[in-house]
Amino acid sequence: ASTASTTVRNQSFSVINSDDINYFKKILGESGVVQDEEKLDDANTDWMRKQKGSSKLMLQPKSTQEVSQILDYCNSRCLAVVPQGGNTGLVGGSVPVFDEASGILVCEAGCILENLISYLDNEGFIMPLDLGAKGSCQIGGNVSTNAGGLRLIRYGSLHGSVLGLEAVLANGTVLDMLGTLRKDNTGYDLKHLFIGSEGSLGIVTKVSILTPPKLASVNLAFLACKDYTSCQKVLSQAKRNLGEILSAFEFLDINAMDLVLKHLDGLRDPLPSSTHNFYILIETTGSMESHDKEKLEAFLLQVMESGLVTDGVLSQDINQASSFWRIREGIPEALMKAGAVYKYDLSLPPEKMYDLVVEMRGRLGTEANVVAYGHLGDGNLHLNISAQQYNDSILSKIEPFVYEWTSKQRGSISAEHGLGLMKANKIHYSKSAETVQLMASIKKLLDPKGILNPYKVLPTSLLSHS
Ligand code: FAD
Ligand code: 2HG
Ligand code: ZN
Repeated sequence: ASTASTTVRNQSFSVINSDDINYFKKILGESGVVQDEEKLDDANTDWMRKQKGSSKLMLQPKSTQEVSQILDYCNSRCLAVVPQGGNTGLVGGSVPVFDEASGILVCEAGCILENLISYLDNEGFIMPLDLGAKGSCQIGGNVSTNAGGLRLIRYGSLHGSVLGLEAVLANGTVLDMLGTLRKDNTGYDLKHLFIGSEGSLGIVTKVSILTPPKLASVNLAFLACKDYTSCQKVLSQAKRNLGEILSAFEFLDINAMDLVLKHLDGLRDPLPSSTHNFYILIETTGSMESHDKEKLEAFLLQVMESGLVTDGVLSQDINQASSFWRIREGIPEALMKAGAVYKYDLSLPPEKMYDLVVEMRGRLGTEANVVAYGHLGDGNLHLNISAQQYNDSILSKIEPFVYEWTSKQRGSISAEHGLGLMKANKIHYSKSAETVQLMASIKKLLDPKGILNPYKVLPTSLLSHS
């Protein structure tokens, strides 16, 4: 049971006692019941080191059956449970089976994303998602947060790629929805409730996922633009001219670039001849090298001749490509090294996106460094505000302004990271009252005592449990 320091503990939850611990040891063995303070401290601290839980016990079940027994017991004792995967979330077991003919991977929720990527690589396939935290995040966590990442523009969201899953409800009931069919319109497709519900409705224990074939030709271009409007125009042209081979379209502004070059070791500016205001990464993935190269080169010529792109370089080998990716994927780490960071993950109409960044800079002046980057191809801005220290003056200039601004544009206050603890009480900026009420009813139906991930996702005011 974990609560952030600022959250008032719900008194209806029980406190763990020695009988509970003995029961868990009986079903999981000594090694599955962790009370070691250092390990608990790690698990109680989020990646951003902003939220601190106070859980006294970590359980490490190895099978669906064990998850089910744990939840059944916790539900009857009213013990709160926080599902945790790789603990890389930003808002506050592992036996893969693969069918080569269909490209469908069935695996346990505890598989680390990078291990799945390597496993599939040997089989000639790829995962339909990739993100900077791949070395530690787990597929169960990815599905539970509906993680987007770097290739969503090509492969779509996990609501499309996940074909089935197994989940355990709060009372221990195991829901077998582990289908591997592309089409199955037999009633409500309940797996979607668990994709992106951040552990608030059940624990995902297994996943089946459609994986695209690995294609022979992957190219990566690192480009510079003088202004944001040019970035947007490059995006429209890339969609039109590179359409079927486009596999990533990411952007970063000069503040993000400066931060990465300052805080991460071994990285060089790929376009050092002059300074640029904006950078774009364009990746193409296709089946025929000569065709893809010809297309990409013609596209680059066009955007450079028209002045939309002021400088650019095509990666010459895999090492150069990974150093380009390292610049983009390393931004969250660089921000952590720079000091305190206020993180906002917004979906906005692309033409309005950077106006918010400019307004935010006007509000904050020299008090903080406003850093912008993200999945421009998906209309997803990562607005990060970096400061020496957290302080109320900065926060009051950011919030509620950032949420109100986003809401006015009918944007989303969480494009891909979820609501967690940080934004549970902010959901109304993006969802209507009726919608949130229905969500609360679903939560009550599936988890009547509210033991699963309390204080997260939905406003606490709506979650008075029996
Ligand atoms: P955790 O952090 O352990 O948990 C996240 C949430 O899911 C929690 O609410 C938890 O209770 C719940 N949960 C975890 N496992 C389960 C389960 N088996 N069943 C039910 N609930 C569960 N996110 C993106 O969308 N796109 C990105 O590009 C991206 N890049 C990132 C880069 C870095 C460097 C970092 C640190 C994070 C990034 N993230 C990104 C955020 C994060 O990595 C993802 O949200 C990831 O999917 C979380 O997986 P996890 O296993 O670490 O989950
Ligand atoms: C990314 O795209 C992640 O790098 C993290 O989603 C975003 O740190 C962030 O703001
Ligand atoms: Zn992201």
